Amino acid sequence: MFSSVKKLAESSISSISVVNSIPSEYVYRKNNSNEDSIILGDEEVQNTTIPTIDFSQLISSNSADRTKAIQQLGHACTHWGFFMLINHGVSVTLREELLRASQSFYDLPEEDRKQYEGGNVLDPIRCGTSFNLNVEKNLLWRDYLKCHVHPYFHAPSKPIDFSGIVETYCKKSREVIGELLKGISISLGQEENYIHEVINCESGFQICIINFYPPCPKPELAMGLPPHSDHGFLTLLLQNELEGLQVLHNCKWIPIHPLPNSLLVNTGDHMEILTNGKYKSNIHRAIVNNKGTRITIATAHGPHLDDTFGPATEMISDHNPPSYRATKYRDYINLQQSNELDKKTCLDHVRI
Ligand SMILES: O=C(O)CCC(=O)C(=O)O
Repeated sequence: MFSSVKKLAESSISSISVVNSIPSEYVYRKNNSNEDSIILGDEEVQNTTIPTIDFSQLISSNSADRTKAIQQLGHACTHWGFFMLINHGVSVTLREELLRASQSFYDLPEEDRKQYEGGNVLDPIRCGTSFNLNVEKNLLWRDYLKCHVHPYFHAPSKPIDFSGIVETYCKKSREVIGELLKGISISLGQEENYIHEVINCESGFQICIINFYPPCPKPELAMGLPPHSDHGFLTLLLQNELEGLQVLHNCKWIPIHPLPNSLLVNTGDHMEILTNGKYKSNIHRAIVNNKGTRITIATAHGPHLDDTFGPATEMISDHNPPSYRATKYRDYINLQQSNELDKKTCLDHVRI
């Protein structure tokens, strides 16, 4: 077996026998083809508008602009659990540096990446291929690097400028998330620092995941990441110019066409738990292509790893009792990462 799908893709370019096929263990979609039957056709997609939030309006001193953006945010969280964020303040330079540094990490000699392979699902720096080789029946067309970046920052020391660029981006992404959480608090009818206080935002856990999806000779058979929800409150996704993200909306897969320089945001399981089901986590997946390497950088933001977390007091009442059991965040992530990635099965474990 190949230690990375990057290596497999590179070998398939030079090997006539595999140029038009993929190894059987990567055939994911043959067994799950019914999932594709609900994808939207092109015309339908054009009529399905993904919510777009203008970050500059969300932080505007003009209260009418801010109120409108907060309403849009509440609508996106209620009906989609997903939105595109524009005018977010992450510079084009930082974005390009991050994408370049990510590519350079995957271009390192194998021995430089090897030290981060294997190990425990909660190791502070971990790289590998697929999702969890110990339990998967089908392999995913995806390599990954996962770094815990808050409250303590960890990143590989090579390539030389990698760590600094990742740290700068992660800090910026926490600022963006901080403002989104203020808007979400208000959309829930609370004051703006409500979620910050409930989740103890300053000590919150942040993980940065750099996904690498090389070109695949048979993209219709393979899968980058299968349908899943994320474990935290919110995930921010920055991607290069190649598309592949699809979100499940009203039982249909919607392909996402991000505007240049936009960020994508989705609600995670802990947002659903915190709000006692009002803002549900979004199911999404990543498909692959045969045109070029798709790189995505996801930063997921959650409570402190050792915090035990259930629905917030203000989100429950006699008529609306808790729908989820309180769980330690570390245990929740462990459960999700130790099993096959599969829709919302992890959340199902804590549902009452
Ligand atoms: O790469 C993508 O488009 C999605 C990434 C993702 O869902 C994840 O990292 O959990």
